Amino acid sequence: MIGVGDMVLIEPLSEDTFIENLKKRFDHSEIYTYIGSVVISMNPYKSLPIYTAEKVEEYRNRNFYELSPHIYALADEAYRSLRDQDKDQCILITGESGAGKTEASKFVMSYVAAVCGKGQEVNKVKEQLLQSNPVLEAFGNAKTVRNDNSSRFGKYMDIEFDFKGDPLGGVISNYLLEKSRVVKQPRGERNFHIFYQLLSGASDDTLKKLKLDRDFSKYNYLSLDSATVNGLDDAASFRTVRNAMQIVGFMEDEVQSILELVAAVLKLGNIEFKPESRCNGFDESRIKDKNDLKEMCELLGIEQSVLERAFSFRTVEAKMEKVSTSLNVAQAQTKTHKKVMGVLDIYGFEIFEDNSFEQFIINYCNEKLQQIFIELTLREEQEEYIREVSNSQYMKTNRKWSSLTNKNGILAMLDEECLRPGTVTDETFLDKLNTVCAEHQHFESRQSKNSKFLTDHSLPHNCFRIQHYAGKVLYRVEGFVDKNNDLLYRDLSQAMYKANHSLIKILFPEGNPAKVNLKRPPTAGFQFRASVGTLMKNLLTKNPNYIRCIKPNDEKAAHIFTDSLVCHQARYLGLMENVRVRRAGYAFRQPYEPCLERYKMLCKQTWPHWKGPARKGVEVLLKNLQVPAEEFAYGRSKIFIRNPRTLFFLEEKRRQCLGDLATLIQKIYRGWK
Ligand code: AD9
Ligand code: MG
Repeated sequence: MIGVGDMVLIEPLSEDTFIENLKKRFDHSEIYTYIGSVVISMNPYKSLPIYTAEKVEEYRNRNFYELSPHIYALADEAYRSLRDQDKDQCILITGESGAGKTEASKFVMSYVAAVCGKGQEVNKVKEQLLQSNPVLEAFGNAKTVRNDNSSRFGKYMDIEFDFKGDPLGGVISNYLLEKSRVVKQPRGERNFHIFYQLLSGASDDTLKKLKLDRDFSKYNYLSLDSATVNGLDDAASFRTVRNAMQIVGFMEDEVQSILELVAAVLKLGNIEFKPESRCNGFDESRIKDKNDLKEMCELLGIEQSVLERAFSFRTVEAKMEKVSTSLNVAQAQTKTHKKVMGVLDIYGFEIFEDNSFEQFIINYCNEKLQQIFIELTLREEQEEYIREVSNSQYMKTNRKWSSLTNKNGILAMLDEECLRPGTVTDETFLDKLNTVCAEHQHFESRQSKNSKFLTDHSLPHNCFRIQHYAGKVLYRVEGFVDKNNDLLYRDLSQAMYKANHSLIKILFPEGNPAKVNLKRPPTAGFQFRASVGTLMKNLLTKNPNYIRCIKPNDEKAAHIFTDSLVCHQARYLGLMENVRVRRAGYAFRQPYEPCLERYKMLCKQTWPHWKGPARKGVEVLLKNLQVPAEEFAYGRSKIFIRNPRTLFFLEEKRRQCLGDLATLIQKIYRGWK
């Protein structure tokens, strides 16, 4: 074992030894390290031969602590608890942008797919689950300065299993796609992958039908300074995505409709407006060159005059409403008792030069998840011990609460402002923030210790700054109100609804004149807050498994380990705190019955049958094996084992015993022959 596989065993424990251990392991391509049952995952930025079918077999049905740390051990543990103990699971993957969350979620999914049931139907479901990834990534991921394949939406997938542990299907929920990227990308970044994939990978014939040119430079929406990305083969990805769409269950005409829509968005970006003075003294916008408009209308089956009228009433920024909505695998619909494994892969915490509403939403989501982690690992761990054994041994953990989430948080204030009658602008929102902040000298008392609204007179006039759990972020307020309102002018939605195109009709239901709804649609922030709230509640009903991803450097490079960067992440992720709580307490815990069942063969008094309470049986067993008394605490329903080494000892004994038993059986068998 390179370094120490479980941080709980590190001696002496300090931040330096913690980072040193991670570094040593990283240098030897040991990217996984445990803190008890939590998996730390370092992004290697290179392919490692550790995800093979042989590895899957190695980890299959093995005890979590038996082998060297691996994400497969966590996936195996979660799957077996789900299958054998009927406990719904969730896999919570956290870390900043580029730390390896999405890759980790795919390794978990492919592991589970490899070990769960077989058979034609089951295999089809598995394929569909796995192939949902390329489709979602094409439409929801993009190159950013932090990550060449950055998720620009949050994803939660519930994989559903039957009582045997065979997959039935999956339900995917998406959280607020960064749709403003369609229109504009920061320098050095790209639009969503699908645009480049389509232009690079589609056949000449397809492009002709879509009225597209292969040349990226023909499209305003495709940034040129980073149109191609090292290591990304857009053309090959297009074939993968096309194939994946088919496997996931899109019919050929549906795929065609989607591609038409993608093409139409590119055309839309090329439509330019010019002001035209009218005799009544007002300016009106006119479309400069109508060819793109004409082609867009042909693609979508819209009468050109209808769309032109809708456009010309007012010049609006074009926004794509929804490209990918939640994908619902049909097999998920079953009446039998379902067990569920949820995999959460959100967009990671990010700080750019220019941070807007989208970063605010992304960072808010990360705060929430961190809150869950603190709540569940640190508090639950303590509470369980207190409930089961005693109060004395655990240290107090520093409970952190996320501020942006509470009722008086900034998103709620933005909503109040957006709904207020009168003139509402980004500046009035910022004024409001600053006023509330000035009124409450300690605004953070309404917020949290964890994230604060920082007042600073040196800030640029259109900005505010938040101290998040993971760092200070300066947000530029421009666009907050507009993006939160997320309104589409009725003329436009009605024009789109008139399209002779099945997909567009579905995407703009509000354009249906028969369903004029005068009620204001909920704001983007409100919907997001509500859906994240529901998600968090859902997660709390499941048994959590954590993967904490760490980015080793800012260069997206293999072999570079930047101590300060790793240390910063370890700090804000609360990893040291996690180790301390774990060490102050007990590394391993298990209810008495399964514990006795597993190890009863190690002691004559408990083998083959123990008559009496399981707790007593475990006591007899441990005494008999002469394990030091300080290694254990007897809880009301569980045994607590302080040190994983004790567990290794028990496992080793058990293996020897099974080996002896096998030899004995062989001898008897030979004797019979
Ligand atoms: V973001 O918040 O969506 O911007 P993620 O999801 O945390 O971010 P991602 O999984 O996309 O990061 O990883 C970034 C890149 O690191 C990948 O595209 C891979 O090139 C690389 N990576 C991450 N994990 C691994 C791994 N286990 N093995 C090899 C990896 N490469
Ligand atoms: Mg990601």
